[in-house]
Amino acid sequence: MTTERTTDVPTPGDPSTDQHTAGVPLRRPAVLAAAVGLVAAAAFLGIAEFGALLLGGAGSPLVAVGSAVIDLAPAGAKNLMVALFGTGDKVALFVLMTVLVAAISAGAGVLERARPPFGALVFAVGGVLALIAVSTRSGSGTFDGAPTVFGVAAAVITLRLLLRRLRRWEAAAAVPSASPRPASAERRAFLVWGVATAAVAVVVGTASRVGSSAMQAVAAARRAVRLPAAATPAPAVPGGASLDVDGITPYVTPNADFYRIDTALRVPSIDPADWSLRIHGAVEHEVTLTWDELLALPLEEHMATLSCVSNEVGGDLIGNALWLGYPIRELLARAKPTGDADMVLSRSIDGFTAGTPLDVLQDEGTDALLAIGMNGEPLPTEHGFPARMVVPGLFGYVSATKWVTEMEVTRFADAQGYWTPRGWSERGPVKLESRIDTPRNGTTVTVGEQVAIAGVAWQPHTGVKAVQVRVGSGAWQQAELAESVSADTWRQWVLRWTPTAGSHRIEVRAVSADGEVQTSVERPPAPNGATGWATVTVDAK
Ligand SMILES: Nc1nc2c(c(=O)[nH]1)N[C@H]1C(S)=C(S)[C@@H](COP(=O)(O)O)O[C@H]1N2
Ligand SMILES: [Mo]
Repeated sequence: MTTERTTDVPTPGDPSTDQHTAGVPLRRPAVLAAAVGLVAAAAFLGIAEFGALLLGGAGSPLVAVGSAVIDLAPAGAKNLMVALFGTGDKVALFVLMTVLVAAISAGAGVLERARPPFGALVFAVGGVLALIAVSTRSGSGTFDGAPTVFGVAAAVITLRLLLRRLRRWEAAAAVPSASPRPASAERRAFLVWGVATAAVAVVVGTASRVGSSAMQAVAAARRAVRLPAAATPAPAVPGGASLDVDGITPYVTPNADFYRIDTALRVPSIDPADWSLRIHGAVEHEVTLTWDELLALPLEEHMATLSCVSNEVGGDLIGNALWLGYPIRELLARAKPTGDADMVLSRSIDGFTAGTPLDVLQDEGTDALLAIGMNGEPLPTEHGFPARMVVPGLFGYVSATKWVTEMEVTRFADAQGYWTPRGWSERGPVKLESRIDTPRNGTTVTVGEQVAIAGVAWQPHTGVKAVQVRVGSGAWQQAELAESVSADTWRQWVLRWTPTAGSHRIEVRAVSADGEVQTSVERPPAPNGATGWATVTVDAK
């Protein structure tokens, strides 16, 4: 005997039918639309805070609006807040603002469901107000509005996508036969998307806010630093160190133009008050140096050219700056390396390491510094604030550890710097190189009109004594050299040339103070620095 089943008598729990839920209309769509408004607000804050983090902690609409409200609030309201909440007034303000923003966002969700696009418009108006707050904060930069703009975009997209899901669920619940998917599937899709979006927004936003606060705190700590004057100042740079040529690299690289290379996704935030350097390993005495102790030492200033092993021939991963710091040699003398130690493995707070020959760091004639100043300012955060190493004559990857907190005296046989197991040489002395800054490759010059062929040449710690230029298959000609400031820094050079019609290939090579002539052999940067002659081709018409 068989029982006939009819579709109008569904069996409870039978997955093949969905009428049980489908027939019932979705009960409180407005409440869900309000929740969508809240998720959109979370997306706004999450994306905006992430953007602010990418800007180094600047441009947060949350911070800007909060501070603007504090600044604009009438004295009476402020006094009332303090009277009511005491020292908790900021927390109270934050809670009040949160409730207000949440209420408006929920309302925007409801409005967008009923009358699109007015809910989205509410977010846009909120964004404009936040933009005004951001741009009127003191010290606001050109791009500080970007986090707010991206935040509004994220909010509007979230609002529209989630409401579309909600509408589908509503439709499937109201008229099941008209919907391609059962209401339960639409409901699940809506909830999964809503919860996932909210979760991502909250996690990204919170992590970004924490990161931005740390960056801002360090920026403030950096502004508060007063560098002591050097006990041993560097001699003034002679005027003759700079040639008067348009387009040549300046002798001193401004901090803002100094190349930056590191493995840090986010610039480490170190408050100098929390910083210390520990020298340990194969030493008789472990040494720990705090920020205040470092500042109290007789500091020295040295001009030095720093370059990256990854620099291609003709590349710009090189810069020259005035560094203020304390000789690492003196710190090592306190620690007294023992036995057969031959390397110092310096470590950054973010785990980066560099292996530097111990004898170079101990050498009387090499001004290896634990640096805290760069061109008269505290180190910029991206260049290692509060302290980094600078060792003339060695590529950065084996010597110039930024955000340095540790120096372990060890042996090349026992330890490796970060880049060595990744295919780069254990040791990285800078190679003799030269570069043509002007004229630029592929440009056109005028026949019969004098052209300055000019650039820089370097072999830090050895020095450059000549630069030679060759045009086409002509003879090598001696370039005019700028005055040498020290063997540790690059030298500008220029050759004045009057072109004839046609295409000309210009090559440059340097001669070191040791008499070495820069090799023409072309090698790539890996494993220990590119070689070859820099070349430009120009057309004379
Ligand atoms: N902590 C840390 N320090 C570092 C690095 C790094 O990745 N992390 N890179 C090194 C490399 S490869 C170079 S070339 C120099 C670059 O210094 P700059 O960014 O100040 O020019 O820093 C060195 N110090
Ligand atoms: Mo580098």
